[in-house]
Amino acid sequence: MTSTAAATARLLADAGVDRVFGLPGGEILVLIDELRRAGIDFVLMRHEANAGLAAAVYGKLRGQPGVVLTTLGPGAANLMLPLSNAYLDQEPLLAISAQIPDEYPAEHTHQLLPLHDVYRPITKFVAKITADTVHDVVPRALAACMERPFGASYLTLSARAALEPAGGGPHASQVAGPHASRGAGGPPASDGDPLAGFAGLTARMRKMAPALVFVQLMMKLGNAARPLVVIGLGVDPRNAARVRRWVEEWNLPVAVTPKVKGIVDETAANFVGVVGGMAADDLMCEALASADVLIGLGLDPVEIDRTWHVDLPIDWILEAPHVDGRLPARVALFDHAQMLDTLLKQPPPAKWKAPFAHVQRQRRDRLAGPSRGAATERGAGSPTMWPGDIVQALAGVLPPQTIVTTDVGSHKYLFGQFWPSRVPQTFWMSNGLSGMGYGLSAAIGASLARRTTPVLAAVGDGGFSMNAQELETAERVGARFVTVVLEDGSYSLIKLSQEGKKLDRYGVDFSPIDTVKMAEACGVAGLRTTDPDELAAAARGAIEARRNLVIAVPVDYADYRRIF
Ligand SMILES: Cc1ncc(C[n+]2csc(CCOP(=O)(O)OP(=O)(O)O)c2C)c(N)n1
Repeated sequence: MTSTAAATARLLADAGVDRVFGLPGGEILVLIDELRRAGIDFVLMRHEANAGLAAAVYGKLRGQPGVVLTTLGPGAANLMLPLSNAYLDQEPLLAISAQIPDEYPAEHTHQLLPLHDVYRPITKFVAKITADTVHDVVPRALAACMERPFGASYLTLSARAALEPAGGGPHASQVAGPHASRGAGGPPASDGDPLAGFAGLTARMRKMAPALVFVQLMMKLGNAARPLVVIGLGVDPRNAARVRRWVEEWNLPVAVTPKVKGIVDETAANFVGVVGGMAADDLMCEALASADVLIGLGLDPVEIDRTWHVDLPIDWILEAPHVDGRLPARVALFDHAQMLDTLLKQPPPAKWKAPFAHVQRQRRDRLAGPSRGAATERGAGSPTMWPGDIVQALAGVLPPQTIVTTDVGSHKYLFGQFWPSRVPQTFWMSNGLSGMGYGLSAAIGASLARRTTPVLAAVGDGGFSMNAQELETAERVGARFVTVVLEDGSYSLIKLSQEGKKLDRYGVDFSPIDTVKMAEACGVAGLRTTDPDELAAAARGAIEARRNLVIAVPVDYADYRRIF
């Protein structure tokens, strides 16, 4: 007899899931045990939110859904952050929680939450795993995560159902369907018709693309003096090589959003910068406004904290609707691989000679600071390090394939704009949601997914204090990375915003918690430095030795003003 829990575990294993992240409660223990029997590793973490964030990164890097497991009630409630993040940042995540059995009397309210109702608006598929539905809902939940745009599925399994003998086959009628209002998550495009399956596509749009769009695109680019291609998270990483060839061979000016950093080489001459509310956003907005043709390749406004995407005439080239299911005006919706292959057969329709050179120059100057050589100027004895020197020191010694994760705050703006990403899928941040707590969790997921790849987490001291305890997890489960904590004793991004609003300073500063001691308390070595050379040497040493290290770097929050 195969129990429903055992069938669930088998279905996950057969789908290639080899690790599940989570935190147990009594009601989910049977499933965890069945996962173990099925050869799936349970990565025990210190908070369900962190487990979900780590799982999503792990999954996306492996090209499949990450899986997070929680108990019912409070454990399930802690999934709001990672499920929201998976929704807005297009990360594939299957969450499974325990739930009170249906058979319990209606008067039983202890730990009972309407979990399906809570998570339905931000997931693509919600269902109850029962003996009758298990063979249907588990594969469908996994598949929904991987349909474009990627996102989350949510399943519940009661402790009683877990033990029941699993039924033989699918019973689709008992399954709660995908949330209707998303408008996304249709079947992927078929081979014959690249537009098949896109929800909400009008007949006119279907006729227009792709031939007309292709001709229009060539004509527009041929007549443009200042074209700018803006690439966003709607581009499938599997198309990275094509995208890169296109912008490189045509020498097209290109910008990216943070979620696709690395899809093009950011050290190349045609790279203009990062759009979407990072440092130097004024410069990037200037570049966008002065472009005479703006192509939004997979661009999704979920990453943009302003409204220029509404005001500027963007030619959107998308494979799927935006995260909210909407399609912008002037959209061409078709297969990026096909389009890029066709474009690559053509010679460039014009030659563009670095039309954004002044923006690129000013962007570089922002990183260097008002007087270059902040490191030498300040010296090793300085109480703080110039934030730009942190990026430059680390980028100078870490290999291009290094995976960088950031948390949320001023340091995210800094690394998001200036970390010179060179390899696809090597930069991870929460940007659609912008949820603190992401950086360390993402580093754990990334390191477990790519065991030999160097990983660097850049976090603020506020975010670090939200989940530093996961350093113990990292040490225990074999995740290896360097964490750089930018210490300024405040929620500095919010402090800057408070100053910008001319409000009194209030509710943004905290007393320091010793970062090095926190690391050491979790079994991880730590050091503090304001010397860029020492920072670089320590990071490189830890990466080469494959050991965890936390490096605290004091910064002056006021320096960010000069960079932003
Ligand atoms: C979970 C969560 N809570 C609050 C915020 C609002 N918020 C955005 S940035 C920020 C400050 C982060 O401070 P820190 O981690 O020290 O980074 P810094 O800005 O100093 O670089 C806050 C509170 C958020 N984005 N996410």
